[in-house]
Amino acid sequence: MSKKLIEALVNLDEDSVLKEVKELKEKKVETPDIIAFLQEGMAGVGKKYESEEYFLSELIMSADIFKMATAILGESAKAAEYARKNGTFVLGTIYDDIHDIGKNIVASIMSANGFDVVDIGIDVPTAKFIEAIKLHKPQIVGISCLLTTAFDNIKEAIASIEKAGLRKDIKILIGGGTVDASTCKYVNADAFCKSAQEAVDVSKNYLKIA
Ligand code: B12
Repeated sequence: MSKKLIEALVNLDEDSVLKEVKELKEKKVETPDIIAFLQEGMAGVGKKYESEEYFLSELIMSADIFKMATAILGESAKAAEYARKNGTFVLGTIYDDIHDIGKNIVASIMSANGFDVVDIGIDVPTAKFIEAIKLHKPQIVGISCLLTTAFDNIKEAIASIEKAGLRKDIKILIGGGTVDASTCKYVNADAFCKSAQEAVDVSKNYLKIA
């Protein structure tokens, strides 16, 4: 166990994380093992966020350090592949809405926590959600929305996903500043999340990942 690496990431000590990763790589520690340490570190960051010791800025910082660390592991695409073992997450901002700051944070944090994230962008029409679900076969679909005027669009998209017979194998999460529990009920989503960390926790819970 590389306690040092895990602790460095939990403490957002970028220099130590990068140094440790380089040393472990030189010692020929297997890439999946190093990624596992990094993911344990991310879980620690998540806990600090939940206990309000850390805030959104720390969460973003941890995802950035995670990305730099996996880049050191050589072919970063290959390293990312090792990291992506928790399932596939298709994510987009609903049509008529172009807000993407929160969506992009969710994409980064989900990716750093081991999800294969397929970001289909902003102003996403229902057909594009359906196409992405058919193509990528995700376990979790995320719909971001910041405009109350676009709630009906989420409702329509979810109803269409269901009509296309694609609902049974996926969980649909919604999020965005204006979204709450009553929106979730209104649009018939499975869950709403107030933060990127909650998206990780709720997804892991659905997929029974410790
Ligand atoms: C920045 C901003 C913009 C920027 C967007 C830039 C960009 N690239 O995204 C610009 C200037 C372009 C913009 C435009 C508009 N905006 Co604007 N905008 C905002 C503002 C100030 C901040 C939003 C933001 O980025 N927050 C920071 C992020 C990190 O937070 P977040 O999005 O909530 O995301 C977190 C969680 O919610 C969650 N999350 C987010 N998405 C998802 C998805 C999933 C699946 C999950 C699980 C979780 C999750 O995780 C994130 C990280 O923790 C808000 C005010 C506010 N209080 O939110 C208004 C706000 C959203 N905008 C508003 C409006 C009205 C508009 C405009 C219609 C204005 C206009 N008249 O043109 C246009 C809309 C254009 C369009 N068609 O979409 C209103 C919406 C009001 C309403 N009730 O609908 C708000 C609330 C401002 C207000 N108080 O009036 N806007």
